[in-house]
This record gives sequence, structure tokens and C-alpha cells, in this order.
Amino acid sequence: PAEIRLEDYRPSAYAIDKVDLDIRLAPKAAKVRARLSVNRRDGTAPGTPLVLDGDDLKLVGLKLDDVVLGADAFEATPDRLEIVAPPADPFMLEIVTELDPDANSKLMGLYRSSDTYCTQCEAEGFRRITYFLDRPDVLSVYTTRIEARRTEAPVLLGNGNLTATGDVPGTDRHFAVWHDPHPKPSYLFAMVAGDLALVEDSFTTASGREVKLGIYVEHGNEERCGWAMDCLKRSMRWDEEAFGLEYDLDVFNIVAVSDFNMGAMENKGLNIFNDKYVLADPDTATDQDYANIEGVIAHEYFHNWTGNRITCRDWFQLCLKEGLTVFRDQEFSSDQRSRPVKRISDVRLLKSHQFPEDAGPLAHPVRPRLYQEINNFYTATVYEKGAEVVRMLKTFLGDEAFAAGMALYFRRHDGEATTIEAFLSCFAESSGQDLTQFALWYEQAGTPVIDVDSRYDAGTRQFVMHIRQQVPPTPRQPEKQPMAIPLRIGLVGPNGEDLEYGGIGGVDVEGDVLRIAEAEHKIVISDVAVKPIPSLLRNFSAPVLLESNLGEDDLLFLARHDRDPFNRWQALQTVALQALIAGASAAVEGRTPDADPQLIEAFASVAGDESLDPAFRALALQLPGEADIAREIGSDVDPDAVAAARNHLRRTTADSLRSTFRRQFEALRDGENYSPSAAQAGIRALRNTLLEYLAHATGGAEGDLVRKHFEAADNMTDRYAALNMIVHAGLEGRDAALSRFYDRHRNHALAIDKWFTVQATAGHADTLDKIRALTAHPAFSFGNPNRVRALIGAFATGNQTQFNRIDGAGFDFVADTVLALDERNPQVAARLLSAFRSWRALEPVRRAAAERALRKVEAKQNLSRDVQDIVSRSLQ
Ligand code: BAL
Ligand code: ZN
Repeated sequence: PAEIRLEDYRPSAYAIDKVDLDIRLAPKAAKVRARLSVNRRDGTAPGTPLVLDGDDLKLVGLKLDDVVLGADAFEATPDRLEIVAPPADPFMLEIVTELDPDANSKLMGLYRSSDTYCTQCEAEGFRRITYFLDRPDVLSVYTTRIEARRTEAPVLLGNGNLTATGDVPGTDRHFAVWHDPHPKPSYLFAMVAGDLALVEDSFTTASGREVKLGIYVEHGNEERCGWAMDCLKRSMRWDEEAFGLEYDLDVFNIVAVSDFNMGAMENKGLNIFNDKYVLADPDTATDQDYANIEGVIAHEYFHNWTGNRITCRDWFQLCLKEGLTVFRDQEFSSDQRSRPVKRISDVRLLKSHQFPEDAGPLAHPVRPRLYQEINNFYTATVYEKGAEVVRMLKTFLGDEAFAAGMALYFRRHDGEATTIEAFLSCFAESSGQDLTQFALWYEQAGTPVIDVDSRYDAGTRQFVMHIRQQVPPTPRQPEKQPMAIPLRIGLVGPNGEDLEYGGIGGVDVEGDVLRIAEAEHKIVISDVAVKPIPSLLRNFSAPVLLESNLGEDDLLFLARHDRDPFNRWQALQTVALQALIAGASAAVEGRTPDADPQLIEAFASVAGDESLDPAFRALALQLPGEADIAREIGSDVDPDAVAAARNHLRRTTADSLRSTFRRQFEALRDGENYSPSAAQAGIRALRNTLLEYLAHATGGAEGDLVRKHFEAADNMTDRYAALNMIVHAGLEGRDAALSRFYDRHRNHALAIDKWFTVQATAGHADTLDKIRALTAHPAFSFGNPNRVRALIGAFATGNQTQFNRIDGAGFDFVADTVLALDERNPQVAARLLSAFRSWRALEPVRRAAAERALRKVEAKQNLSRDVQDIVSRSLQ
């Protein structure tokens, strides 16, 4: 497939100022009449052909200024419409297409989810509805008339404000007209029609405008929308308070559908959501689900300014809206909950998803310079690393200059489709800083490695740090330049307090942030009274891998005393990671890993420290995941050895601390009535973390306690945690617990997804056989993306030992699934295939098996562009 390159960007020859759509819905033959007001742009020669994008379209009518176009005036294929010699002056192009929503299994364009008509247009789905200049820099004012049978679709929703409704005389049909006054790119177009229930509320903006809020769901789900509505109102208020941004239409609607490729979509005034990020009640949603809903509702709402009012000039600039909006939703959640706990959770996600991406064949810059299929760039790098880049900008500039830069960005670029350069210019101006080197964060892929070697000289009272940075080679980027890295530090003295010091030489400093800009720095901190332990990269001030000469004793000291909570957590994780890596080496050699009593003692101390937030204690007690350990090992990874080391550390910790953990588990109480509040969720997280250790004590000694927790649970958080323990630890009563869970939740698809996932992620030799059998379960469907992700996606990304089976059967199963799925839904298939992203880091036997599976995918004829792109990059 062709590569699209950033340097080839050119504005379109024509603009489309207005789009009038008339959409007449029918399950198998919907008609779309699009009337486009087309203008030749300055600099376009009269007569230049107008070439519109299409994708699998059936053209049934075409007029120019209300005159039917002759056959020689245009060329049409399903994928392209060319008007050969358009008028020099503005003209009206009328295009009629016929669509088959029922047959649209790609879930891009207009499709049906449980009988509801809905759309998904980002990135390039609008061209599956009508021929268009389907690119984000063509901004148009949309008016949409939607018509359907009243019984089939009593609810008709579009972007913007509702301007008319009525019956179609002499028929059983009705219509609604929606007008969106804000010019927008086609990817933000949306419509929904169906028999949906409405949950209503309202919000008064800071300037006194009344906004009607609606959440539309399938009938019967009304009771499960309260949390989402609450999150929406808090998001709207927060954006006013934190960024001075108000909502700008009379209505804001959210629709929840069960078949959706992504998490949610920020269409102007009509967000469409995967119902996973809307529906919640204590019986079916976990605390993590509640937190995810809060984050996603906020994220989509915040896009109204960062994405919709100011959009991307081209898809290379995707991080302009995504990285920035993730940063904003993370800030929101931090303000709603515990900031340190949120930071640790975000960094865990970054390290487990983005770092492996950056270290493998799919690595790409935050702003890529070329792509084959843009759908494959909705990645952890664009989103999560993109957010880290914005956070670093704030760290470098300080709060005031950052806020001034944001304000300038909104003032200057409102209503535009713009670029990263324009964004950065606002901050260069607001701060007076040269951001040329900083901009490399958008250009250079790969996770920088920072090596800090430090020594204290008691004679000179100097603390000297040698800092080296190195950015690893990544595909098409063999050579890298040094990056601008904000390194937040503190010097922790023997009493656990931060030490005062004289000055810092050898690097630019702002407060406690060192501006690392060179490949090497020698940094001298003067007048340090006693030997300190440096706390490096506080609050994870940059998305880098940190190496240092700190020993286990130093790290355990930081774990106990650092005033930076992030680094307290990180220090313990680093010690655990080092123990686990040593344990994996031992397992490869057939030895039992050495015990680390100091580490176990540190776990005991955190678990029992009531001065700490329970949510923090839970995070501190959780061992690095198998994929994190593998990433840290980096090459020749044996996932069985990694799992053996992790299981061993978990079991020995559980056996050593069994009575303490049990006592703590029993003493903790989360509250009489369930609330998803951070405080209650933190207590449940800690109890379930303690219990998970107990579940893995030798011989299933605490099985009764776990089974009791499962039986007694009055909320999904505890029930699902206990089910995971029973299934994954292989405790007695596994099948009975699975049956009970299934029976209880058989009518709740999102809970049944969990039932599939718990089985898919069991690290047992028979798991793959069970998964194969589960694909034939009546509740399984390849047509529902959530279900595919719950079973097969969870297996491929969340089951390190069984996906990476030495006989290659896990790889073959996933590859075969990708091939079967590709014909139905290429986007979901390609996402599943990206589970192979770390295959080159495996030991040789597994590596060869993974390559065989990838080659098999590569050899298939007629692959989608999505899968073709991932497989070719994976093998490069
Ligand atoms: N724009 C796609 C979904 C999201 O990032 O909000
Ligand atoms: Zn987004």
C-alpha cells in the first residue's frame, strides 16, 4: 500500500463551506443525499478537477448546480469521485449514495449496533457515507436531516442543535433536522437513530447558558447512567475552572452503543460511546470501570476544545488533539482523586503499553512522518507519550507560562485546523524559551535511557552526578540527537528529609528540575552537609528509562522516606523488578530464585503503614507484571521463567506474611454502602491486593477466605477480584465460581466480557484449549469488538505464558483469528495483531515460532491495509 508522508501535505484545491445532508434510513438501503457548497481555493487554477474520497460507495445520483451531470463530466468508482472540469465559481454538488448499514461489519461509516443506526467517522469513515474531501483541514457547517420509520427509530440525533422535527405525510416515517453552527471536519460528523431511552439533566455554564444534557442508552439501562452523567457535569465545570473553557451549544448528547471499535468518539455535540465507558452500577462495574468512565467521559468532553474547536491540519498531527486531551483528562482525574495515585497508575500504563511499543518494530514518533493506515496510529505513543510531552512542557515552562501558552493557543487558533509547530509557538512566545530541541520529543521515537552515576565527596561537601542520555535506534531512525529532558530531583538526607544545598553547576536548573540537554553532563551540587541519597526523576518528570548506581539499600530507604510519593512507589518497584529479573535468570538455569527478605520486609512495612493512602499501599504491594519484567529484560526473554520468578516471589511473600496480611485484610472496611469514591475504592484495592497474595500462598491454604470473599461480595470489584484469584490460582471451586458468575450476570454483556477475560488470562497449560472452546460458546461473537477483545485480545496481551507458548500454538491461534477477523473488521484485526509487537525480544525458539505466524499472515492474499501495515512493520 501507498505511504502517506507529512512532507507531501498540500491544502486541498477546493473548500466545502456547507454540507446539507438528507439521510433516509433503512436497514439495507439507506439513501444519503449530500449537497456540498464547493469553492475553489485561492491559487487553484480554474478547471482543476475536484477529486473526492470514497470507500465502498454506491453512487445513485449526481448533479452540479441542480443539473444532472453527463457521463463524461465525472468519473466514479466506489473509492473515488472526480468532477473533471468544475466551474470556476462556487457551485453546488449534489451526490446521492445508497448504503447498506446492516452489511457494514467494519463499524466505520454508517452501521447498526443492536438495531440502532450509528456512525463512526474518525479517521476516514465519512467517505463510507458520501464522497467528500475527507480530511481534517476541510471545515464545513453541517445541516443534517435524518428520516426513519417512527417505530424503528423514534430517536433521531445529529450534531449541533435540533432545529426541526415532523412527520413525513402519508408515511410511517418522521424526521429531525440538526444544525451545527461550528465549522468542523468530516471526521466529527455523527448521527444516531434508534429506539433508545433518554436520561436527561442540565448544566448551567459559567456565563449562565443552560445546556441540555442527554445520555441515550438501550431501554433498561437508564439506571446505569448516573455515574456517567455526574462525570460529565464535573468535567464541564472543571474545564471552565482549570482552562476557562465553556461549552458552546445548547445540547450535549452522549449515546452508548455496544458495538464500537474504539472507546468513544468526540463528535461535535453528539459523543458516541462504547457502552463500556458509560454504563455502571455497583453490581456490574468495578471501581476501575468507574474510574475509566470518569476519564473517558472527561476526555471526550474536553475534545470539544482540544480537537473540535481547534482540530488537526492532517492526521500526522493526531497527537495535537490526543496527547493534549489525554493530558487534560489525566489532570481532571488527578483533581477528582488522589494525584499521586493517579500519577502512579498513569505511569504504570505508560510503561506497560507505550514503552514496549517504543522498544519494538512498531515504534514511531509521537508525531509520525509517514503512515500507510492512519487507524493504526491511535496508539499509546500518540496518546500516552503525547500526554507526557505536554506535561514536560508544563514542567519546563512552569505553571504560569504554560497557562499563558494554552490561553494563546485557544485565542489564536480557535476555528482552525493546525499543527504541532503552531501549538509549540504559543508556548515559545508565552515563555520566551527556545523550544527547538524540545520539539524532538515529537520527532524521535524510542524511550531515552538516562544513566545517573552519583558520588558524594565528604571532603569537598560536593555531590557529583554524571548523567548520560541515549536514545535507542528505532525503525527508520538509526541516529538520534540528545533530547531536552526535565529531571526533577531531590537529595534525601539520613533522617528522610530533603537536604538543603548550595548550588547546582553543570546544567541549567529551574527549582528542583535539571534541564538535561546534552548527551553527557557532569553536575556538581555544592555545600551538601552529609551523604545524601538522590531521588531521581521525581513524579516521573520525563518518559524515560532511568538507570542509576543506587543499591537496594538506597532504594529501600527511598521507598520508606522519599517525600515524593511517586518515587516511593518507584523505588520499591525497582527493587522488586531487580529481584524478579534475577529470579528469571535463575529459573532459566533451573535454579530456585533466591529469597529477598529485605524486599519482603519492605512489603510488610508498606502494607501496615496506616499513614499511607490505602490506594497507594495497594499499588506499592502489586508486583511488576510479567510483561513489565520481560520489557526490562529486553532480549532473549523466556516468559515461562519470568512467570516462575514472579509466582515464586508472590508465593514466598504470601507464605512469610500470611498472618499479617490476613489480619490486615480482615481489619479493613470499605464502608456500609458502596460508593465508587477514591477513598472506598482504595480500601477495596488494598484488601484485594492482600487477598491476592493469600490466594497464592502455598497449597491454596487461604482458599476458604477467597471463596468467602467471592460469595459475600456485594459489588463487582470484590466479586471479580475474587473470581480472578480462584481461577488464576487454580483454587478449588473454580468451575462452580465461574458458573455462578455467569448465571448472575448472563444479561449484562459487559460483565460477561469479564467472565471471558478471567478465563483467557489464566496462565495454565490448558488455557488455549479452553479459549478455543469458548469461541463456540453461545455468548461469544466475532462481530462484537468488546467480546473479541475480552477473550482473544486479553489472551494475546494479558497472558504472557500462554500466548508465548513454546510450541507456537498461542501465536498460531491469534494469527488465524486475525486472518478470519480481517474480512469482517480490519481495524479490530489489526489491533489484535499488534500483540506481536515484542516478538523480537523473545528467546530464539519462541521468536522463530512468532515469526512463522507473522509470515503466515503476511502471505495471505487480499489483506486489509490495516493488517498489511501492522504485519509488514512487525516483520521489518
Ligand atoms: N478520537 C478518537 C477517540 C478519542 O481519542 O477520543
Ligand atoms: Zn481522544
